[in-house]
Amino acid sequence: MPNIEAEPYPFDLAPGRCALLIIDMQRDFLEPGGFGAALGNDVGMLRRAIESTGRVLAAARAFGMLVIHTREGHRPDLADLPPAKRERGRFATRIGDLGPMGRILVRGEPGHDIVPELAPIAGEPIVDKPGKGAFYATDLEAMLRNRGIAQLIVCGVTTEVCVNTTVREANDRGFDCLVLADCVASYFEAFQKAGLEMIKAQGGIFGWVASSAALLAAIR
Ligand code: TIU
Repeated sequence: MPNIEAEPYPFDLAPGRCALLIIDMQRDFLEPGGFGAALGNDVGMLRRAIESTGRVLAAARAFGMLVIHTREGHRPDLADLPPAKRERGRFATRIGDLGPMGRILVRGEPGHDIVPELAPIAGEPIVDKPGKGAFYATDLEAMLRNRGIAQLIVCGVTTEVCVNTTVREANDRGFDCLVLADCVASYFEAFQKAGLEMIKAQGGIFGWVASSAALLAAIR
Protein backbone atom coordinates (compact mmCIF):
# COMPACT_ATOMS: atom_id res chain seq x y z
CA MET A 1 0.00 0.00 0.00
CA PRO A 2 1.60 3.30 -1.10
CA ASN A 3 1.86 6.17 1.32
CA ILE A 4 -0.59 9.01 0.76
CA GLU A 5 0.95 12.34 -0.09
CA ALA A 6 -0.04 14.55 2.84
CA GLU A 7 1.06 17.31 5.16
CA PRO A 8 3.08 17.50 7.31
CA TYR A 9 4.44 14.22 5.85
CA PRO A 10 3.10 11.16 4.01
CA PHE A 11 0.31 9.18 5.69
CA ASP A 12 0.92 5.45 5.91
CA LEU A 13 -2.49 3.94 5.22
CA ALA A 14 -3.11 0.59 6.90
CA PRO A 15 -5.83 -1.25 4.96
CA GLY A 16 -8.24 -3.03 7.28
CA ARG A 17 -7.35 -0.71 10.15
CA CYS A 18 -8.64 2.43 8.46
CA ALA A 19 -12.21 3.77 8.30
CA LEU A 20 -13.81 6.62 6.37
CA LEU A 21 -15.65 8.95 8.74
CA ILE A 22 -18.11 11.35 7.10
CA ILE A 23 -19.22 14.02 9.53
CA ASP A 24 -22.65 15.65 9.52
CA MET A 25 -23.26 15.96 5.76
CA GLN A 26 -26.89 16.67 6.62
CA ARG A 27 -29.54 18.68 4.86
CA ASP A 28 -29.73 20.87 7.99
CA PHE A 29 -26.22 22.16 7.26
CA LEU A 30 -26.08 21.93 3.46
CA GLU A 31 -29.53 23.00 2.28
CA PRO A 32 -31.48 26.26 2.69
CA GLY A 33 -33.94 26.39 5.58
CA GLY A 34 -31.95 24.25 8.01
CA PHE A 35 -29.81 24.82 11.09
CA GLY A 36 -26.85 26.33 9.21
CA ALA A 37 -29.08 28.85 7.48
CA ALA A 38 -30.86 29.62 10.78
CA LEU A 39 -27.46 30.61 12.17
CA GLY A 40 -27.17 33.13 9.34
CA ASN A 41 -24.83 31.16 7.09
CA ASP A 42 -24.55 30.70 3.31
CA VAL A 43 -25.03 26.96 2.81
CA GLY A 44 -23.48 27.19 -0.65
CA MET A 45 -20.07 27.35 1.02
CA LEU A 46 -20.54 23.81 2.33
CA ARG A 47 -21.97 22.29 -0.82
CA ARG A 48 -18.49 22.50 -2.41
CA ALA A 49 -17.50 19.39 -0.45
CA ILE A 50 -20.33 17.14 -1.69
CA GLU A 51 -18.91 16.07 -5.05
CA SER A 52 -15.38 15.28 -3.85
CA THR A 53 -16.73 13.44 -0.80
CA GLY A 54 -18.93 11.41 -3.15
CA ARG A 55 -15.87 10.31 -5.11
CA VAL A 56 -14.07 9.31 -1.91
CA LEU A 57 -17.14 7.47 -0.63
CA ALA A 58 -17.44 5.45 -3.86
CA ALA A 59 -13.73 4.58 -3.81
CA ALA A 60 -13.80 3.62 -0.13
CA ARG A 61 -16.77 1.29 -0.75
CA ALA A 62 -15.00 -0.30 -3.72
CA PHE A 63 -11.85 -0.72 -1.60
CA GLY A 64 -13.86 -2.43 1.16
CA MET A 65 -13.10 0.27 3.72
CA LEU A 66 -15.45 0.64 6.69
CA VAL A 67 -17.59 3.75 6.19
CA ILE A 68 -19.18 5.50 9.17
CA HIS A 69 -21.55 8.47 8.89
CA THR A 70 -22.40 10.88 11.69
CA ARG A 71 -25.35 13.20 12.18
CA GLU A 72 -25.67 16.03 14.66
CA GLY A 73 -29.14 16.21 16.19
CA HIS A 74 -31.38 15.76 19.17
CA ARG A 75 -34.19 13.62 20.51
CA PRO A 76 -37.66 14.87 19.55
CA ASP A 77 -38.31 15.67 23.23
CA LEU A 78 -35.02 17.67 23.27
CA ALA A 79 -34.06 15.94 26.53
CA ASP A 80 -30.46 15.68 25.30
CA LEU A 81 -30.26 19.33 24.23
CA PRO A 82 -28.35 21.47 26.71
CA PRO A 83 -30.33 24.69 27.30
CA ALA A 84 -27.08 26.59 26.66
CA LYS A 85 -26.87 25.12 23.15
CA ARG A 86 -30.47 26.03 22.37
CA GLU A 87 -30.26 29.54 23.73
CA ARG A 88 -26.80 30.67 22.60
CA GLY A 89 -26.88 33.15 19.74
CA ARG A 90 -30.40 34.32 20.58
CA PHE A 91 -31.56 33.40 17.07
CA ALA A 92 -35.21 33.70 16.03
CA THR A 93 -35.24 30.06 14.87
CA ARG A 94 -33.67 27.59 17.28
CA ILE A 95 -33.00 23.87 17.55
CA GLY A 96 -36.35 22.09 17.85
CA ASP A 97 -38.32 24.84 16.10
CA LEU A 98 -40.24 24.07 12.93
CA GLY A 99 -38.52 25.05 9.66
CA PRO A 100 -39.02 24.21 5.97
CA MET A 101 -37.29 20.82 6.47
CA GLY A 102 -39.10 19.96 9.70
CA ARG A 103 -37.93 20.62 13.23
CA ILE A 104 -34.40 22.02 13.20
CA LEU A 105 -31.67 19.47 14.10
CA VAL A 106 -34.16 16.93 15.44
CA ARG A 107 -33.74 13.21 14.75
CA GLY A 108 -36.27 11.77 12.33
CA GLU A 109 -36.96 15.10 10.61
CA PRO A 110 -36.14 15.59 6.89
CA GLY A 111 -33.47 18.19 7.65
CA HIS A 112 -31.63 15.76 9.90
CA ASP A 113 -31.09 13.34 6.99
CA ILE A 114 -27.78 13.03 5.21
CA VAL A 115 -27.88 14.70 1.77
CA PRO A 116 -29.06 12.27 -0.93
CA GLU A 117 -25.73 12.46 -2.80
CA LEU A 118 -23.96 10.85 0.18
CA ALA A 119 -26.73 8.63 1.53
CA PRO A 120 -25.50 5.71 3.65
CA ILE A 121 -26.04 2.19 2.32
CA ALA A 122 -26.80 -1.01 4.25
CA GLY A 123 -23.96 -2.00 6.55
CA GLU A 124 -22.61 1.52 7.06
CA PRO A 125 -23.07 2.58 10.68
CA ILE A 126 -24.69 5.95 11.35
CA VAL A 127 -23.68 7.64 14.60
CA ASP A 128 -26.22 10.13 15.97
CA LYS A 129 -24.44 12.68 18.12
CA PRO A 130 -25.85 15.43 20.32
CA GLY A 131 -22.62 17.46 20.35
CA LYS A 132 -20.02 18.77 17.97
CA GLY A 133 -17.54 15.95 18.60
CA ALA A 134 -18.49 12.51 17.26
CA PHE A 135 -17.06 10.74 20.34
CA TYR A 136 -19.05 12.68 22.94
CA ALA A 137 -22.09 10.70 24.20
CA THR A 138 -21.92 8.18 21.32
CA ASP A 139 -20.74 4.60 20.79
CA LEU A 140 -18.31 5.59 18.02
CA GLU A 141 -15.19 4.69 20.00
CA ALA A 142 -16.52 1.23 20.88
CA MET A 143 -17.46 0.66 17.25
CA LEU A 144 -13.97 1.55 16.06
CA ARG A 145 -12.17 -0.50 18.71
CA ASN A 146 -14.41 -3.53 18.13
CA ARG A 147 -13.31 -3.50 14.50
CA GLY A 148 -9.63 -2.83 15.15
CA ILE A 149 -9.71 0.57 13.51
CA ALA A 150 -6.69 2.79 14.25
CA GLN A 151 -6.91 5.34 11.43
CA LEU A 152 -9.66 7.68 10.26
CA ILE A 153 -10.00 9.37 6.90
CA VAL A 154 -12.16 12.38 7.71
CA CYS A 155 -14.64 14.25 5.50
CA GLY A 156 -17.59 16.47 6.40
CA VAL A 157 -18.72 19.75 7.87
CA THR A 158 -17.87 22.13 9.26
CA THR A 159 -14.10 22.19 9.22
CA GLU A 160 -13.62 24.32 12.32
CA VAL A 161 -16.56 23.00 14.34
CA CYS A 162 -17.55 19.33 14.12
CA VAL A 163 -14.56 18.19 12.03
CA ASN A 164 -11.97 19.85 14.26
CA THR A 165 -13.73 18.80 17.47
CA THR A 166 -13.94 15.20 16.31
CA VAL A 167 -10.33 15.08 15.11
CA ARG A 168 -9.16 16.42 18.48
CA GLU A 169 -11.26 13.84 20.32
CA ALA A 170 -9.89 11.08 18.06
CA ASN A 171 -6.32 12.26 18.60
CA ASP A 172 -6.64 12.04 22.38
CA ARG A 173 -7.98 8.50 22.01
CA GLY A 174 -4.98 7.39 19.96
CA PHE A 175 -6.47 7.41 16.47
CA ASP A 176 -4.54 8.81 13.48
CA CYS A 177 -6.67 11.17 11.41
CA LEU A 178 -6.17 12.14 7.78
CA VAL A 179 -8.43 15.08 6.89
CA LEU A 180 -9.22 15.57 3.20
CA ALA A 181 -9.00 19.30 2.53
CA ASP A 182 -11.46 19.38 -0.38
CA CYS A 183 -13.94 17.07 1.39
CA VAL A 184 -14.39 19.32 4.41
CA ALA A 185 -15.96 22.76 4.28
CA SER A 186 -16.72 25.82 6.35
CA TYR A 187 -19.18 28.69 6.02
CA PHE A 188 -16.10 30.92 6.42
CA GLU A 189 -13.12 30.93 4.04
CA ALA A 190 -10.72 32.01 6.82
CA PHE A 191 -11.90 29.21 9.13
CA GLN A 192 -11.51 26.61 6.38
CA LYS A 193 -7.88 27.62 5.97
CA ALA A 194 -7.12 27.99 9.67
CA GLY A 195 -9.07 24.84 10.59
CA LEU A 196 -6.85 22.76 8.31
CA GLU A 197 -3.64 24.49 9.38
CA MET A 198 -4.40 23.83 13.05
CA ILE A 199 -4.59 20.10 12.38
CA LYS A 200 -1.34 19.71 10.46
CA ALA A 201 0.86 22.30 12.24
CA GLN A 202 3.51 21.40 14.80
CA GLY A 203 4.39 18.13 13.09
CA GLY A 204 0.74 17.11 12.74
CA ILE A 205 -0.38 17.98 16.25
CA PHE A 206 -3.87 16.55 15.59
CA GLY A 207 -3.29 14.70 12.32
CA TRP A 208 -2.60 14.96 8.61
CA VAL A 209 -4.17 16.92 5.74
CA ALA A 210 -4.27 15.67 2.15
CA SER A 211 -6.30 16.16 -1.01
CA SER A 212 -8.94 13.67 -2.04
CA ALA A 213 -6.90 13.10 -5.22
CA ALA A 214 -3.96 11.89 -3.11
CA LEU A 215 -6.16 9.39 -1.28
CA LEU A 216 -7.83 8.22 -4.49
CA ALA A 217 -4.42 7.67 -6.13
CA ALA A 218 -3.57 5.31 -3.27
CA ILE A 219 -6.79 3.28 -2.99
CA ARG A 220 -8.15 3.12 -6.53
N1 TIU B 1 -22.25 25.89 12.93
C1 TIU B 1 -21.28 25.12 12.48
O1 TIU B 1 -20.32 25.57 11.85
N2 TIU B 1 -21.32 23.76 12.68
C2 TIU B 1 -22.20 23.07 13.47
O2 TIU B 1 -23.03 23.63 14.17
N3 TIU B 1 -22.13 21.71 13.42
C3 TIU B 1 -21.21 21.00 12.65
O3 TIU B 1 -20.14 21.49 12.33
N4 TIU B 1 -21.57 19.79 12.23
